[in-house]
Amino acid sequence: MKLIGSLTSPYVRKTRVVLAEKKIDYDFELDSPWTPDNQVSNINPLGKIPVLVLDDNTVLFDSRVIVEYLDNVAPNNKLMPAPNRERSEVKRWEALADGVCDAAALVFLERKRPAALQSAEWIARQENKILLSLDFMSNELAESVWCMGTHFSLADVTVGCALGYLIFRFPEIDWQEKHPNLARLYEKLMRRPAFLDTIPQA
Ligand code: GSF
Repeated sequence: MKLIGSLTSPYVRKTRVVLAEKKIDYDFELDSPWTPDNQVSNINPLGKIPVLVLDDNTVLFDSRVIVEYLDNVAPNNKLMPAPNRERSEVKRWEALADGVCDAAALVFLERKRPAALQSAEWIARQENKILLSLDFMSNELAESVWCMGTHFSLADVTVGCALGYLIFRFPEIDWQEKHPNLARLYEKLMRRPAFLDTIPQA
């Protein structure tokens, strides 16, 4: 199978971490919607990365669809629990973490616009989502070992990718100081090869 993505996208990192944790071999093809003459829209009509192309040329997107497929295609190292209640909670963690990435990406894009066209109100609105979500994550994690309590899961993968993206793009948001339990979780995740090998790089 072939993963199409970039080295900066937190959603692509999520899929690469899952591929590594599940020990699934794949080809990684660098392409990004932000580079001229990219091919992303020819494969994903939404023009977004990541995209996973299976061996029978089936195309999967977005990252939530991709990671659920990957977790079910290999029985080892399950990242999503089977029981409905726990599974839904893991997917809620993923929605929260992806939502932080969505808001952060919107701020990043808005700041690329000419200064006179940037909306301070729009940026503040997105930053508020990020700060409230970090508070929520910290309260939910509390003093647990992992997001879902005692077991490492997709919830930790998605939260780790979101926190890593904030470090990469918004170092001014000092979430480590405000939420030491999130900082401890991220430090623990960064000791895993799957995370160490996928640190965002410009
Ligand atoms: C979001 C992917 C996305 O926005 C997913 O895969 O989970 N819900 C999707 N990817 C960005 C790249 S980066 O900012 O991470 C993307 O491809 N943006 C291009 C665009 O046109 O928005």
